Amino acid sequence: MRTFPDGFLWGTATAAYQIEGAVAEGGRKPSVWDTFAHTPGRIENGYTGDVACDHYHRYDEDVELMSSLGLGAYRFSAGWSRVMPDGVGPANPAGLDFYDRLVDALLERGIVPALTLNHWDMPQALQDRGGWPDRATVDAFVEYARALAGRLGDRVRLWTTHNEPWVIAYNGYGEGSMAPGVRDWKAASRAAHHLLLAHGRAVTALRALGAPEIGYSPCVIPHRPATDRPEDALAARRANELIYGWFLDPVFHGRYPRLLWDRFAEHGCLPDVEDGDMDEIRAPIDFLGVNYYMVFDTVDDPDENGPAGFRELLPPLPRTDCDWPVHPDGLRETLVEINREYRPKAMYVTENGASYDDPPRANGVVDDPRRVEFLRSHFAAAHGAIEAGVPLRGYFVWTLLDNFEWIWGYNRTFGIVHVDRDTQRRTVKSSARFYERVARTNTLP
Ligand code: IFM
Repeated sequence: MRTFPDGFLWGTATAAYQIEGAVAEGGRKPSVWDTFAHTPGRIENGYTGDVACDHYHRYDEDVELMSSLGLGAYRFSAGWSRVMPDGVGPANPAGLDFYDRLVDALLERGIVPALTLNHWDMPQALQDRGGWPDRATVDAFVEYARALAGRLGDRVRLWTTHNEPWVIAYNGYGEGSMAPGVRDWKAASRAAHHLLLAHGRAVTALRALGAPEIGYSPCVIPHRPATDRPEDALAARRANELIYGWFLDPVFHGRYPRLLWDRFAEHGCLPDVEDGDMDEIRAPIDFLGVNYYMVFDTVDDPDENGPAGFRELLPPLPRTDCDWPVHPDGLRETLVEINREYRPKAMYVTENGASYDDPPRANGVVDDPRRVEFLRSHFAAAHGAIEAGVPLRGYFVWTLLDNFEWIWGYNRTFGIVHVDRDTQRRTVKSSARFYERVARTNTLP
């Protein structure tokens, strides 16, 4: 039996475009993900987030569900294009009202609200003006942060600026597999720099508006050298710098990691860093969120991953339905390593979970033993990290509901609650029952 520290937060994480639906209601206008999902060939089966889990209309039922599971916190993202439909200009009152109602519903049930500002859904209007590669987007983001903090700063405890910014910068602007689907590594590195600058400035703005705890959630995917060859060791270092060093070194150390900086320079892909940028990016934060799912083996390959030049190989480990290698101890190692390198004041696992397809049985029961084992082993790893001195304060399982899983549409299911796509009926899976026991007792049986 492993007991977690008093006050440890157990919750789930979601994202606006993945669950809300109601894409044309309440003054919301398209985000880059609406555009991308409606572009033929981008998403499996042509799925979109138009309806998703209809959470916009069913948020109260969903909050009640969390409460019935004994969950103490909920990490959600605000839809940027719901709050700022035109990217700039006055905030949309109906958009703010929705998050106001959601936050109050959480507080009424004693659930701590944790709000993420940017879970990838930039207003299309901003992309039309240049998107993240354009420095003006930084100001638009800060304006959006201010609008939300002005309304909810007194009630939302945890504020996160960006979720997994590398996905936006590299998948969105570098290799083009995610919205907005641009293929240009110079644009990608500019996007990354502006994401970082927007983070730093938003931290300062949120702080001035009294937001209680402010943080940031990059994704950490440890890349290990696949062989003893020195070039593969270097490739693994570049991969780690690309995915998380690039997004953590500036925030905590005020500089970019050297190896990748040199590679970007060789390829003519350096961002334009202006005087004072690195100081702004380094604005102190209260917590670091880590999203952890998997590890990869790595070999040197100049033709893959742009200037970073590496290729991922699957290690000999069990895999989820996304083909992601399952390595629970990697979570412990990651938390320990990130804590050693960056010394954040507090840490949360802001996402961790697995896609396994376990449809309802004839009697309606949804039994997902592989997810139960996945969660159990990762919770144990998190406990190991706490024992090793990591200041871990909470854990957000990805995710509450089977949702719109980006390029896979509804073909991958990460939820601890099954959602019937025709009826929107929610059915608690056995993993949710397992999670309920952990959350209610604060121990891992
Ligand atoms: O669904 C995503 C989430 O939006 C960001 N992190 C990874 C999850 C699983 O793919």
